[in-house]
Amino acid sequence: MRTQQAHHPADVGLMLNQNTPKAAARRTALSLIATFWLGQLSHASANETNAGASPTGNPDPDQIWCQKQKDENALLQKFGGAMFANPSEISSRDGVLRYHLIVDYSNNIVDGCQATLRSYNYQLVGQTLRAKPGDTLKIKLINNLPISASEKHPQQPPPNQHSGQFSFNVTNLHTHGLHVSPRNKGDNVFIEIPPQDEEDYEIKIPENHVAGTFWYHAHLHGATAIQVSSGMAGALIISSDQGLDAVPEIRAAKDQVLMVQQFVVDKHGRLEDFDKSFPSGDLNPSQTLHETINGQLFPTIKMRPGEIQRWRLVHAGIQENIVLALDGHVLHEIAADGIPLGRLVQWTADQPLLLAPGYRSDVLVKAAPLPNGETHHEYFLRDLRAAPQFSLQAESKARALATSLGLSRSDPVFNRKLSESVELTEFLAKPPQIIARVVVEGDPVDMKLPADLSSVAPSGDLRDIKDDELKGEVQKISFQRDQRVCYPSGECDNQTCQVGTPQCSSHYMIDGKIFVPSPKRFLEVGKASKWILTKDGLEPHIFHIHTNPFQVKRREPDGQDHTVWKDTILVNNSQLVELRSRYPDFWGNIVLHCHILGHEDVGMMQSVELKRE
Ligand SMILES: [Cu+2]
Repeated sequence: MRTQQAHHPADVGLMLNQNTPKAAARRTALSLIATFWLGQLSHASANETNAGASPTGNPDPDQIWCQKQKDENALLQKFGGAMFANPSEISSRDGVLRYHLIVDYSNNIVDGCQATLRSYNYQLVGQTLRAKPGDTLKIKLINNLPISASEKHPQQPPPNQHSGQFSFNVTNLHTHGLHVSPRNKGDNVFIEIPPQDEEDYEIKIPENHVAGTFWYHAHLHGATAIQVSSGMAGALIISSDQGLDAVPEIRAAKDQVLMVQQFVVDKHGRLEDFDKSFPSGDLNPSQTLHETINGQLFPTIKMRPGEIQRWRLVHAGIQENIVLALDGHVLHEIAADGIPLGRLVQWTADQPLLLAPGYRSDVLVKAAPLPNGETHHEYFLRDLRAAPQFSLQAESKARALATSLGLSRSDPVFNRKLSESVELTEFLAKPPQIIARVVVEGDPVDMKLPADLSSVAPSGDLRDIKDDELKGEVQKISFQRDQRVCYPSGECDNQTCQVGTPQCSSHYMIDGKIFVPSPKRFLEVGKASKWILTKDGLEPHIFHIHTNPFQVKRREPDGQDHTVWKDTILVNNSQLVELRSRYPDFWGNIVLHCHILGHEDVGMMQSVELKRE
C-alpha cells in the first residue's frame, strides 16, 4: 500500500476570521430560516416517525474517532494550506483511453486523521480521465479487495438478487453523466466484480458527445455509499476542439479540477458498517469529515491579478449539499452537469452556487486586482452551508430526535422539543466551512471573460425539447420513505406497518417499491417525454438518471427561472420538479435513483428499460 503524507507547511499564516459582519448577518438569517423551517415541521406526516436514528438520538462521543480539532481555524492551520494539486491525469491517445483502475484498501491522511479506506489506485481521489468525442474508454477494473464473508447490511436478505453473496468488496463502474450505451461492458451498473476478479470495460463515446465535466464512481447497489464516501470517484473530462473548449477566452484559462469530497469514517478511521455510518440509509454527520478538494484539506490556489481560471467543480460526496461562494469574486458559471449553458451565470456570496451530491459546475474565476500597495492578497472559498430547507442533514436530525423522544412528528410537544434541541440549534448555527483559499500575487495580467456564449449553446440531441416533441408517456416519479413490509419482488404493502411487527422496517422507495433489477419503467427510444417528480415528507432527495440528461428550470441570481440541461437535480421540500428528457439512440437497461447514495443502497432506485420500437 502506498501512503500519501499530509502536508504540514510551517509557513501557512492564516487569517481565518469568520466573525465578519457578513458572517454575523448570515447567522441571523439562518436562525430566521430555522424558525421558518421548524414551523414547517409541525405539518410533517406521522408516517415518518420512528424512522432510523441512533438509539439515543445523541451523538456518540466514541464515533469521533480521531483527535479532531473542534476549532476549525486550528484544524486548517495545522493540516491545511498546501498548494492545490489537480488529481493526476490520464489522456486518451489515438482514439483510445487505456487505463487500469485498481480497487484496494489504502492508508491516507484525511482531515488530519489516518484513514484506511477502499480506494481507486491507492489515492483519496481517482485520477482524472480525459478523452475526446469518438474515443473509446478501455478500462480494466481490477478488484484487489480481499474476499470477505457477507457483511452487515440493513436489508435482509442483502439488497437485491446479487449473483454471489453480497459484500462491500464487490464493485463496478458508472460513468456519471456520459451519454453512452448502458449495455454489455459499457456503462452498465448491473455488472458485479467480485473481490480478486477484474472486468474490461469498453465505453464508446459518441462522435457527437458534448464536451464537458463528468465523473466516474462505483455503483454497486448496496455498496455505493460506502465506496463513494471512501473516495472511489474521479473526474471524467470530455475535451473537444469545438464548443466551449474552442472559445478563446476559455481555452486561455488554466483548467483546474476540484473534486469536492465528504469522507465518512468511524472511530478506527474505517468505513465498514453501513448501519452506523448511514443509519437506515441516512446520514451520520458525526462521522463526516471536513470537506476536502482532491483529497486535500484547505488547498491554496494561486492566481495572478486579472488571471482567469476554469474550475471544474464536482460534488463527489453524499453527505450534504454545498453552497459555494468565493470571497470578493464572482463564480461565472459556463456549464452545469457538464453541459454548456450558452451564457454566463454570475454566482456570488449573496447568490451562492448550490451543488447537491452528483452535481458538476464549470465556472470561470477572474482574480481581483491587488489592493493598492499589496503584493499578496488571499480570499476564501467557502461552503456557506445549506439553509435548513435545502439541507440533507437537518431533516435526518429532526427525525432522529422524534425517534429518541418516541414522539410523532405531528405532535406539538415534538415541535417544542425540536426548537429546544441543542444539537439541532448548534447544527443550524454552524459557521460556513472554509474549503480552499485563493492567493492572488505576481504580475498582473488582463485576461478577458467571454462576452457571449450563445454560439456554443447546446444543440443537436441537446436542443430545446418543445411541447410538440413530448410524444412519450408522462413519467411520474415519487420518492417515499416509510415503515412498510416489502418483499423480494420489490413490491411493498400499501399500508404503513406497526414498528415491531415481523418484516416491518423503514424503507426508501420509488413509486412504493424497493429496487429490483427487473425493469419497472419503460421509455421509448426515439421519443421525448415530460417527467413529474414528487416526494413524501420533508426529507429532500436527489433525482439522477443514467444515459440521457434532462431539461429542468432552475432559479438563477437574476431572480428568474431558466431552463438548463442536467442529469442530477435536488427535489427539496417546496418544489414539484418537472423535467423533459429525450431518448435519441441508446437502448438497454438503466437505472434512476436518489443520489443520496445511502438511500439508493437501501432501495431508492428503479430499473428502467430504454426500449426500441
Ligand atoms: Cu433520497
